[in-house]
Amino acid sequence: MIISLVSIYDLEKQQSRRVLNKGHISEMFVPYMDLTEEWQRRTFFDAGEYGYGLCSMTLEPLRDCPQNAVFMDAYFAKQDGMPRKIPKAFCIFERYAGDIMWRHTEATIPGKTVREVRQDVSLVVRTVSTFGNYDYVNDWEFKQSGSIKVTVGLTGMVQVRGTTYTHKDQMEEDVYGTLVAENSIAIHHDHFLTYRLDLDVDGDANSFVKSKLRTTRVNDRRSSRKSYWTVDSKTAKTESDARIKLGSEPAELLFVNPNKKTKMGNLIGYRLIPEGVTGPLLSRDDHPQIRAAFTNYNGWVTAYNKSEKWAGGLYADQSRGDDTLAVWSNRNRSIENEDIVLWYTLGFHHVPYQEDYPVMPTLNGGFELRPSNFFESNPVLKVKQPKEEFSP
Ligand SMILES: *[C@@H]1O[C@H](CO)[C@@H](O)[C@H](O)[C@H]1NC(C)=O
Ligand SMILES: *[C@@H]1O[C@H](CO)[C@@H](O)[C@H](O)[C@H]1NC(C)=O
Ligand SMILES: [Cu+2]
Repeated sequence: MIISLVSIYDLEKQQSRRVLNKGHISEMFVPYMDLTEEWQRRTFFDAGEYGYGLCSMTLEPLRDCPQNAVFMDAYFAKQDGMPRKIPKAFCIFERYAGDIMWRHTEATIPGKTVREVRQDVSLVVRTVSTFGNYDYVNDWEFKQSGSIKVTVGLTGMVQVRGTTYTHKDQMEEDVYGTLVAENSIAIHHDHFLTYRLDLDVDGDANSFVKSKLRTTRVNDRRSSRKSYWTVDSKTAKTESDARIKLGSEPAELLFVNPNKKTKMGNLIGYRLIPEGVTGPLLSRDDHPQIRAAFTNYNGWVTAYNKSEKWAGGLYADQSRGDDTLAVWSNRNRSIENEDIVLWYTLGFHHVPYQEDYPVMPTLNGGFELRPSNFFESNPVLKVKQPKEEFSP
């Protein structure tokens, strides 16, 4: 699923404004942690080796997608060049899951209570890709507020290896996983989904600004307080400044148009809100990790290059790691006030549990791209209440 030309209609400016030129999953790396002879090579690149789109499955109305969904077919070039149709590969629907878009009860006015609430109705585009045993539910959700929420749901069957063991107490050596049923070990593994997000925040010249939140001690008598936090913003000049490692320090990850400001003088932007901070645990000199070096960081920002779409390289299945995002980033190109691409890796370490067997209940992860001084004020303030009978 490739989402192109994402724009939002700005009610105040009465125009559509671009946010994302193109967004899609670029690669997915699924290394298993089993050193037995038959398993040690299982370090899959599901996009580069199998094809994320080629593995799209037909969606089932009312089960994969709700009643109000519309469906779209997909066509692929087969290996012999002939077209193949995947019926109902996409579904698109409005979602109202009972959530609140915004609300307030104003109770401080004497003799009067004012209450305003708006329902959070969004637009969802969904595909499901199945790679052998695993199914991935891929959602792009567009909110009226301008937020874009990207989620992936992991379900399907965990890969198991046969064993003579029928109880945990019998095991003496490392079995590389969890005994989930008699004679069945579900193997430890990771899922790393690298998204390529060619942002065009209100135009194609953008910059990446990292705003670190820093604890500041108060040493003078200005306040009775001993500490507070402040924001230190720094614009990344080159690609080497823009490798993002999450979890070590609180930071806002902003993508701004340095040529455009709000009336208040703030740079127009969007920010990345990552949900997880999972990074690789393999050593950097381990050959699967060299080929998957694009997961070495949680995020990267690179200069736009039409040829650089697949984080694992153009020929991922034969790769030795010399054509990955990590190599491109080493070119250290200038990324300030340029057309730039954000690469974000959503990761899961999967220690299997018995509930994952035989078919795993969906486990979700995701991230959000959220307007950040993109609008002059809350863009959904004037959203009307849907009619009473509205219930998608
Ligand atoms: C664009 O990317 C390709 C593949 O990485 C590379 O061969 C080429 O030199 C790049 N062009 C520029 C201008 O960086
Ligand atoms: C990248 O370029 C900047 C600016 O020219 C320089 O300061 C920095 O050391 C370079 N980084 C690497 C890893 O080459
Ligand atoms: Cu898993």
